[in-house]
Amino acid sequence: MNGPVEPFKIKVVEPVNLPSEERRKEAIREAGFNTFLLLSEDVFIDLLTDSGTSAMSDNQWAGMMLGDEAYAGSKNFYNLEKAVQEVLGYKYMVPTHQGRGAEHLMYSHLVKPGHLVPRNMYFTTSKLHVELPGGKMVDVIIDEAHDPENLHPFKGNVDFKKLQKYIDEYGIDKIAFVNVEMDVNMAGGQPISMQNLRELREFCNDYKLKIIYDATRSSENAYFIREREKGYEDTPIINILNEMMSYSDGCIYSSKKDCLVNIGGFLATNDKEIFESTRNMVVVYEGLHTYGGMAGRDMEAVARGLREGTQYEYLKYRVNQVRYLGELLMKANVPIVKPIGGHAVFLNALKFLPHLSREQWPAQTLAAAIYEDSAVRTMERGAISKGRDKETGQNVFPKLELVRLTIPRRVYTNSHMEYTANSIVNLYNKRDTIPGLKMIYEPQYLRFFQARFEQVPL
Ligand code: P70
Repeated sequence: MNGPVEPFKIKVVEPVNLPSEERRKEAIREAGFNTFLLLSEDVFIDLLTDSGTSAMSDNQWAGMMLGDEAYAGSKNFYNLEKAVQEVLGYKYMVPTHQGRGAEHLMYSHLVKPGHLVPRNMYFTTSKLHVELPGGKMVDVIIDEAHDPENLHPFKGNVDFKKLQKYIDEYGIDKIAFVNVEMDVNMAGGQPISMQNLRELREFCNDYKLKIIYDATRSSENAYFIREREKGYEDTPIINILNEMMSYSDGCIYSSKKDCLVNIGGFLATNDKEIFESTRNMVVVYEGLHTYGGMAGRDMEAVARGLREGTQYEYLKYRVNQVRYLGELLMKANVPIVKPIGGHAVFLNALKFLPHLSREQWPAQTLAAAIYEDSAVRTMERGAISKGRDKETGQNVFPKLELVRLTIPRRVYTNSHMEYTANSIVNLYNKRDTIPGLKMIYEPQYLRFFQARFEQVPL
């Protein structure tokens, strides 16, 4: 089996080192068995995230030299605004330093105390920015998304019966808006279909409900629509994106993923009221409305990357590199979430480490064990990420207890994928020797970033 051929050549390289076995053992203990707390220089292959870790193109770097660093009215802002208008089809754009800045502005504007926000699964920062103004995020994704083995081609789809149930139970006035994520991260990078988006628009029109997307990985979602949905086989990605967005009232966007940059975000909308209000608040929290926390050069790189990231040949290589890693693992019977997602391969930690209880945090344990074994850095995406129930204060144990092997864009070669797969297969073969963990430090917000753990002897 060969990996997909890269549609680029490499002009700049950054050396990486494989730390010794002794150093790896020491490093993961110093980090309290939390891969977020490892030093980057102790990591050989960094699959922690696809966020802000892309390699920029020569065209993006050239754009960085054209940064207009004026406090107000920077040229690069207008280039970015135009790119958003053309690629996504929204009229108005408010820049922010990254995705959660946009979530903060959008959700604090739309959510009032006691409101519900139905969403196709949840994302950590999104959930928090709904909870901070007094709302609650509820899950309306189809059941198939909670089953790692289910092969549904669009596991990101919304289940209208679940949505209807919340409307009937709480009343339409209690629903702030419907929140729809593209290429659903916590479900394993699973796309939503165009048909589902179209039907959701019709459903929400009946209730005059707003639809706000988390369009962070919308280009990768658009690739899956082209690959899997009838009628889109030959449609340019940019047309697919325009149609997807036309079914929404606005979106938040973390540019750090599909825009192939290291920092940036924005919100975009056709709704003048949302625009005016968030444009006003951006000056309180992020910066003037023509830079929103980004340097001019950063906005230029986002503008160019947003366009570049919609090229079909690039997206095909991108999604297929992720698939290559997933297929190598599947061939060795390592339990992963299927179908293989757009930005990452997700290991099913409950199947990988069946000898551990949920309270021993199997996904956290597995991510730490992978690092210790091979210096590959991955991320827990399970009960530690989910956090405690806001009302009861109890830990919540989601069905999906996963470790994410997230592939940065245009950064690693196929032999890096092979090294990773071989290491994980070796670890799988000695999985019953891996001891679980106990949490010894837990911060209040987004605990997964800073929590610390200790091993519990087998
Ligand atoms: C990741 C990153 C960020 C993200 C996202 C979706 C669907 C919004 C954001 C926020 C970074 C991350 C964030 C929290 C926990 C772990 C990792 N996802 N919506 O690695 O955007 O990071 O720019 O503020 O995936 O998945 P930003």
